[in-house]
Amino acid sequence: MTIVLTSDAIREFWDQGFLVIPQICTPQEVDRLCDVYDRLFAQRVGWQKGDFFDFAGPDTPESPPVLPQLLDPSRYEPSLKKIAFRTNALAIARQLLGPSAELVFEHAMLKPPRIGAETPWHQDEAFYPIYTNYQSITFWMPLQPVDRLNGCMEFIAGSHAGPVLPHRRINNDPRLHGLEVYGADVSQAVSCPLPAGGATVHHCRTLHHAGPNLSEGPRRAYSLGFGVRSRAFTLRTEFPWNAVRTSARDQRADEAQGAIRRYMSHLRKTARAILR
Ligand SMILES: O=C(O)CCC(=O)C(=O)O
Repeated sequence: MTIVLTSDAIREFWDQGFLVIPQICTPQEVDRLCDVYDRLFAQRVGWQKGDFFDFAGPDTPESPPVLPQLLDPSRYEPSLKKIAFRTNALAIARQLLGPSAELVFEHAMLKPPRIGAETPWHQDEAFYPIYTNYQSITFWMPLQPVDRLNGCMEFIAGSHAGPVLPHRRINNDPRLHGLEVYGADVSQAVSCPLPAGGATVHHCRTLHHAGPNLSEGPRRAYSLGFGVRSRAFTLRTEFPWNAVRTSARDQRADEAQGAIRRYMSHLRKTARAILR
């Protein structure tokens, strides 16, 4: 199945900053993805290197995660590189952004039954670290039906045409990873309920939000981001809210990076000693 957007749909995306795609993969694929997803989250793969963390809680061993997130799930389950969601999302991304669009990020979010926290209003671009060299669009696919009870996506139409707005850590708490916009008018939100395997796609400046999961089942969602790398989009000044890295996740990621650097330096020294 290759999805071809109509010219009206393409226009709607660029006018509103988001678009609903009723079906982006098959029910069989959704079933398979649920199994993979539940296993990766149960095993907390990538916790040590900061790929698995709590987006909205303090992320300490004592506090059960209220919004667990896994970055780069296909690193832990390579079969995710071959799924129809990815093929279709890439095809649509190229219709929206042009033929050089490529995958630039990937993450999965789980909202546990009854306690799954709200994803606060934000723009994805606010998360970009310095020297990010693309503007992205994100495909968000739920693995079960979603509505406002379990945290469907909500958007502010037209917000992608404005600047990146001021953000801060959730509740202004420096221990938390997630960001929230402040001072923005979010009174005209458009909710996007979807069936399992449907998707929304939004621009990196589109203000969006997903409510808490108040239902009895898990709310699983998988996001793929696509962009066109270009010097024109390179972020040259760090956003102030990203300059301070104080979450438990940041500390684990920094330690893992330090360990990799130390290991590489050890390898270089060993190689030099052998070649001497
Ligand atoms: O899954 C959610 O609750 C929010 C996801 C999101 O904000 C995103 O993928 O851009």
